[in-house]
Amino acid sequence: MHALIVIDLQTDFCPGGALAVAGGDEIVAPVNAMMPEFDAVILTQDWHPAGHSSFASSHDGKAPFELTEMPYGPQVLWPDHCVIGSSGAAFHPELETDRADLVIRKGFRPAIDSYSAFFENDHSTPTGLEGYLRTRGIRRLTMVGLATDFCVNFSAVDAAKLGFDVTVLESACRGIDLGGSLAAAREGMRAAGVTLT
Ligand code: VGL
Ligand code: ZN
Repeated sequence: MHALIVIDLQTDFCPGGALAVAGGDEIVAPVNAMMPEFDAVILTQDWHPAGHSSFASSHDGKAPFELTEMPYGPQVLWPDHCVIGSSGAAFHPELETDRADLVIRKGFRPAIDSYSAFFENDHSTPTGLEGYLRTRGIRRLTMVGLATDFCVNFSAVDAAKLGFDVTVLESACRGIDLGGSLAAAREGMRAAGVTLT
């Protein structure tokens, strides 16, 4: 069984959104087109309460894209984005969400960010996705979405560490690229055994 995992293809990560990834909207049509090729389609949705600890606006004197120290390690601070129930948190309006078997939300705990579809940024609190995939007999994963160097990267590396056979289809991903993060992400994914195509 082979699942397509579509990471955070949400309005706020597309041009015009609060944390826009360049070209983010370009991948919607190709992602829709590939959905029928898979045994399962799973969408992830970044889903933060207002005042989330990953927002620069929650930290005195901090600007977006600066780093801070969290109990679980360094954390990039972001503009307010994907606030629960907001229009920016919605999926891109053209994404064929009706085809999804599962929507997994992440980042809803106020004190901890969650890039990965599998674990929060403490690398230990699970989202439940691993159990879902295993109980459905899914071993192969193809990942697409936003952003290549953050949520796609963390999801792909965690999935490979958990023993899934993981491919990241780079033509259907777009990155943020903060201070070399895209090159570092590619290297980290390859080192973890992720296939990049
Ligand atoms: C993401 C930054 C903050 C992502 C989510 O989807 O890559 N990046 N929240
Ligand atoms: Zn986020």
